Amino acid sequence: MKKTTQLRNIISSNKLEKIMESHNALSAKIVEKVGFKGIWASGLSISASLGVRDNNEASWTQVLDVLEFMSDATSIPILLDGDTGYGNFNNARRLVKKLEQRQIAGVCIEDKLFPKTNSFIRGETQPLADIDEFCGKIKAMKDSQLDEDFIVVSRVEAFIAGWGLTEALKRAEAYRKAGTDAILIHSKRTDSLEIESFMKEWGNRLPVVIVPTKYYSVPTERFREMGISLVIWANHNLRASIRAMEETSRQIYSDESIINVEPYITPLEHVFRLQDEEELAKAEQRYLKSYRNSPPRGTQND
Ligand code: SPV
Ligand code: MG
Repeated sequence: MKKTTQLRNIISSNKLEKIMESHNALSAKIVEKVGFKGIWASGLSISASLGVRDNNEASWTQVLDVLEFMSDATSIPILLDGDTGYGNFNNARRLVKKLEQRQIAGVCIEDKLFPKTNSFIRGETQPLADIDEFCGKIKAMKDSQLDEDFIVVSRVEAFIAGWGLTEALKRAEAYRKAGTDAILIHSKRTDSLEIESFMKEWGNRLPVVIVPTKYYSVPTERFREMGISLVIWANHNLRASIRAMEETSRQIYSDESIINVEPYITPLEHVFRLQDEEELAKAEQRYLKSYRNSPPRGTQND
């Protein structure tokens, strides 16, 4: 099934679905292998893994390059965190075109200004996009997609920026009318009060996506009861790998040896498996057979 259709099925299913963050092809492969149906290509995680801030310091084409590796390496759909769409409607619709060319299944855009700042950094000082301008961006993106199943998710940052429920609902409704496929309602609270209040008023006008990074202790069952469509676990592979790399590097540095880390790190064989070395070995049998079976030059007995 096409990746776009897979993502459309995920978003429109009446069950609670979950997707997991990846920031490169390796983490994307791992997310697929453990059983997730989809991937969140997180802006925070991709920028952090490139060594830059989540402020559009990585250009959109640099993000595309990462996505191409992620997409080539996996068969489940990728939803890109497209920040603000990297400019106005024109930049955003060109983004859609380039994403479709790489079999990216959908993109989420947020109603802030370019260059954006991560929602958990001084959220209340962040200006929101003009509603009409943002609606024009959504329309341009939907009008430009070639595959009817490509998904545009619109992310409402009203709670993040310190506005209330009325503003959040007003924006979500405007984005619905502009043709978005789903609403991501974001919150930086450590409980789910904002999300609950939104869901009560919103009903099921369109599927709702959440990112419970700060309200992680709310049971997933609660999201199911609220009628949430999709949960994004947005940065946990990045954070897990930072911890693992820091601990390993520190240990090796202080021991001046690798002996103490060996039992705790992934065996090389597992790395090769993730890279699908086996496929290359089989292909060599097929395509390089006669060459591989002949002894190396200079060792033949003449
Ligand atoms: C991301 O993963 O980059 C997100 C989600 O946008 S958050 O960091 O929670 O804003
Ligand atoms: Mg982001």
